[in-house]
Amino acid sequence: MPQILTLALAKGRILDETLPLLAAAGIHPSIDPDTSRQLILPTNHREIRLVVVRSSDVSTYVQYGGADLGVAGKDVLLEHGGEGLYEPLDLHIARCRLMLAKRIDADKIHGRLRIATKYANITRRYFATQGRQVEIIKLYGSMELAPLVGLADYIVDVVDTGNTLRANGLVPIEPPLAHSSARLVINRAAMKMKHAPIKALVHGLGKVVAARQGQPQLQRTSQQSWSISDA
Ligand code: PRT
Ligand code: MG
Repeated sequence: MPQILTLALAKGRILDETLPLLAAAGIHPSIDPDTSRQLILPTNHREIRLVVVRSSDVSTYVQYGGADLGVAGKDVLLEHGGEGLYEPLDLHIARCRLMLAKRIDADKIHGRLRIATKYANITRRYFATQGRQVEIIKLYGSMELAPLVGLADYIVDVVDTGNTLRANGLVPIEPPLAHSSARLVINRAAMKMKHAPIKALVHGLGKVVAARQGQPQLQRTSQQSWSISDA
């Protein structure tokens, strides 16, 4: 009996950028994820299936074994905590920076800063290290709107080109709180129980990523984890 591997992918950017990596590793969904309403997608490999979930749910699925592996942004992993997960491979896709930003015309803010973000934990930790007390206003989207309507002084959000900030009269404040790219994450129990097929998949994807990145080689770092080394 072959062991079935379930790989969780987030709808949107992560799915769009992961499918070409999987294709280069010879893994193709048998159903078009863009048009299908099916949440479990079989692939040309009988033992590999994909599940499509919300970006912030990927680590939860993998942590509790609803999926053996997943692809999640480092921003999401930092925010939700990647407890119980191996993170063996940086896929170097969905790259972005987590930035603090303010209105271009904002006056100097005195006292306690009000910061709107969906990254409440990262933001709290960041300002704690600076010894600064902040009030965090949790939002689930369209953070850029908050400073424009006086809901907050600052936002913390992911930025790629910076076009969205610019279009809304906001400026990023350097340096970034964090850099992010999508990571392959693996359930710890699955790593033991399904070691051989997981190892094969990690190696396959690792080779594809290394080839895209240029010269780095796949390196085995410990008994049960592999990583791409830039050395
Ligand atoms: O939309 P939903 O709430 O379901 O989930 P999500 O927003 O987390 O999903 P998605 O697909 O938007 O993002 C998934 C992951 O992609 C994020 O967790 C990041 O790791 C990564 N990523 C990379 C980005 C961006 N780049 C990015 N630019 N996620 C979001 N954005 C947003 C940005 O906040 C801005 O509003 O896209 C907009 C355009 O960005 P600019 O800077 O190019 O204008
Ligand atoms: Mg989004």
